[in-house]
Amino acid sequence: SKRLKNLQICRPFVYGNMAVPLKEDRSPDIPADHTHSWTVFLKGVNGDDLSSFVKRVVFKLHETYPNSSRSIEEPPFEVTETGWGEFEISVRVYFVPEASEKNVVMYHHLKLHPYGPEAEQQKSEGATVTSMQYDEFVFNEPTEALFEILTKK
Ligand code: SLL
Repeated sequence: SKRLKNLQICRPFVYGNMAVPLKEDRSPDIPADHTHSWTVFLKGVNGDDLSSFVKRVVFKLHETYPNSSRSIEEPPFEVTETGWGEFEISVRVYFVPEASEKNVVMYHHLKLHPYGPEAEQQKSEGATVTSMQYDEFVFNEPTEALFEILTKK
């Protein structure tokens, strides 16, 4: 559809991961060398639902994972796994066809271990580690269809 000149619409989001150390009562299905459970995610801010304009999110994990490219087609856009190591995850976002927007990619370094000044204490408490970043989708001269999707209540 037609594009709206001189207009820009932004939508904020956060992406990143949470991780917790596996406990003694771990499931027997989890490989013995795995130390953490983690979730990598992309979501709206303040509970905003991104799925009106996000069609799918592809999380590309380390090749040590089976089917390392994980395509999530509906919210929550997230992948939960267990493992032992930190690595970079690419987070590729595809928009609905009405948007006529190219996909965008962000890179997130999966964090498993506490870091910073509180690290030692957090480690001893088995605390949840969170590493996330705020960003925003910027749509320049959006299609009319995307504009309607983003502005309807
Ligand atoms: C490292 N360069 O050496 C990184 C690689 C890979 C982590 C980390 C595999 C889990 C599985 C897993 O945790 N890979 O499928 O067994 O730290």
